Amino acid sequence: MNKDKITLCEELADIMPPEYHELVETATYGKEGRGWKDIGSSKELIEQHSLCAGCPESIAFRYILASLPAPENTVFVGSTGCTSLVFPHVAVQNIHSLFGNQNAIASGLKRTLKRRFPDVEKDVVVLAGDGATVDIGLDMTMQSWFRQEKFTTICFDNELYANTGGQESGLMQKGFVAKMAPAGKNFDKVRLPEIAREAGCHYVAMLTVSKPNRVEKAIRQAVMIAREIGPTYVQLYTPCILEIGKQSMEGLDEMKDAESIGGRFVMKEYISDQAQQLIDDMEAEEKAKKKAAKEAKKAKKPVSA
Ligand SMILES: Cc1ncc(C[n+]2csc(CCOP(=O)(O)OP(=O)(O)O)c2C)c(N)n1
Ligand code: SF4
Ligand SMILES: [Mg+2]
Repeated sequence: MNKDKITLCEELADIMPPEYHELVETATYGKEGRGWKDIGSSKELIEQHSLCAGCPESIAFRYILASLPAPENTVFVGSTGCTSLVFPHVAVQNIHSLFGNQNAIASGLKRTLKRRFPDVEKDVVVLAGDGATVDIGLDMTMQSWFRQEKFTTICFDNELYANTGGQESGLMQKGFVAKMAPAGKNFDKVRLPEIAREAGCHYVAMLTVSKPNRVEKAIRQAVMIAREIGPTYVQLYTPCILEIGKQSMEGLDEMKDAESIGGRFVMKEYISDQAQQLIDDMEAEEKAKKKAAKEAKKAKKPVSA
């Protein structure tokens, strides 16, 4: 959604539904310093979703939306799966691609947007499940990395095909028995973060979504590095609570356990030298801005007698 489109037309304001008024009033688009803390007070950051109650994918979606540097100039490319169930509720432009084709669609889209809007930065973000990313779409995913396409790929890693009832995926852990994979997985979880690094991604992060500030930082960095340098990849562990036999309130504990020392999802990051330089520059700029704001505030303060 565009920042301008989210303003109310005065002549029609009285006939617009109250939900729309609230959406406009609480919108964070264009707000300086928007982030995960706006979740809960901003309607645009998904109030409702159609996933199972307590599914970690729902909070992952909210964190991602809140962390985008420019939501009004971002286009998501989704793929079939539980991930795609949330897109109808998302106030960011999005395209639903054929299962597995998401990185090919995103490559064409990013190039086209660059030509169509040469003066505006348009960010493209792929958001797909592990089945779409690692199994059926791996060829397209890797080709986009080899070719240094400038967009971010986010994988919701729930370690199986959840939307179709629980089949084995390349990211499933060895030995796991799913509802539709009764014999158990007989090879190791594919190390996609390592593959992403080898295939040319400038920023790779693997983490759970239990700590919002970590997710926010990883997504921001991934989008900015993709914009300025080249492909980036973020793998988020979003366990399918239905498949691992957890209650709706237990997803968070599952993620906390998985990221604790010795766990399978201890946060991992790879940053290329070029990307590190950009991060350093961004941090320095941010610091200078904060310092200037502090000084301006001080200068305004009346001097006490
Ligand atoms: C071309 C194509 N092949 C297969 C399917 C069937 N299909 C729909 S969702 C899905 C699995 C999705 O798994 P994943 O990408 O891990 O997402 P999740 O549902 O786990 O979030 C499959 C195989 C399809 N819709 N289209
Ligand atoms: S099936 Fe699993 S991944 Fe899909 S919405 Fe339900 S809990 Fe989430
Ligand atoms: Mg999956």
